[in-house]
Amino acid sequence: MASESAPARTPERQAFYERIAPFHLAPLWEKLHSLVTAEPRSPCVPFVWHYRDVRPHLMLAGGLITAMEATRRVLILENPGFAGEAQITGSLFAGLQLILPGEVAPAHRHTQSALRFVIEGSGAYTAVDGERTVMEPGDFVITPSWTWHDHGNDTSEPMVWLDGLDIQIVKLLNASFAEPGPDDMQQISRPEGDSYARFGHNLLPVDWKPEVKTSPVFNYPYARSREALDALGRNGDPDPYHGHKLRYVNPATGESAMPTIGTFIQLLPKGFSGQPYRATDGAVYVCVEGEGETTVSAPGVGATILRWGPRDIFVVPGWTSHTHHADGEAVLFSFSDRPVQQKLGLWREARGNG
Ligand code: GTQ
Repeated sequence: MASESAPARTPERQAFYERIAPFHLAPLWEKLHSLVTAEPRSPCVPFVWHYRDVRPHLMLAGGLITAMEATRRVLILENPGFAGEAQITGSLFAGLQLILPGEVAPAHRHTQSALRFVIEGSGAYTAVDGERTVMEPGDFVITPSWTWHDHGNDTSEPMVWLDGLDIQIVKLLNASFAEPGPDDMQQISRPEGDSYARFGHNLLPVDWKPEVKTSPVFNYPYARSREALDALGRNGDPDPYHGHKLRYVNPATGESAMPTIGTFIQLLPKGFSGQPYRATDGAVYVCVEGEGETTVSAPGVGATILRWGPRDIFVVPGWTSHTHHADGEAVLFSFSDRPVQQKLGLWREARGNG
């Protein structure tokens, strides 16, 4: 068993470390305990952003810069444990994007994959590779890696959605490419709803073969997810840890809808009090409906209670034991790096206080 702390730093050893430093050499035994930890350790802390507190700042940003000048007018949700680092967990980026009536966020593409989860407003669109989708609250919309995308708002109300991107994963792998589009708004080549018709009904075009790892469905409408949850809630008992929880899938493969980000939606029945659960993927949650609280316990830190209501966003760090409680019936959307961990054989979960 590896030691939890470094061996003593004697004057003789210290002199040796100084002697080898100019040769770009360093002793592993000084660092081993912090590099290969007995359990996951992260600066990520549990935190909740209440939408009522964030919204005024977002609207001020709306008066400060246009979507065109900003390219993307987004307020980053920065985990307090990662101050200045544009991350909500160790591997993921999250931000709130505002598009005002009449605005366009110009076309670009990048290797980072993005998800949108609509928080406020109704009827603005995002266009992905020549097809527009109009977005409604609770819709989960995907911008796959390296696809052209622009956003626009032809309605008379502001539109706000949560962005989730795999920025940190792509950065770790040094695989970031990005370019602006030839035009601010891309040419529309397919009618709205085309992808959904082809891929969104448990049917696939007969000779179609997937060419990329991301789901060909790029809008998973809330109305459909809610219908499924509603039936599950009527038809049986909830899981003691998760309530009624579903994962969004790529219909062509059964894998996660996005290759790097797992997305989930769960119904917590009225009065639900879950049992403690933890998994190695830290997750970002959005409350879609209802009110409740999530209690997160970390060894040595104690319990943090995150109170949430509609449109609030909160983060549960990886490998922290947590329980969900709903006052009335509640719906939570969440996303994490689970598919990456699973593909690498790293993902673990523990139920109860284990
Ligand atoms: O909408 O393309 O929040 O490129 C961060 C980077 C959104 C986007 C973000 C982006 C986008």
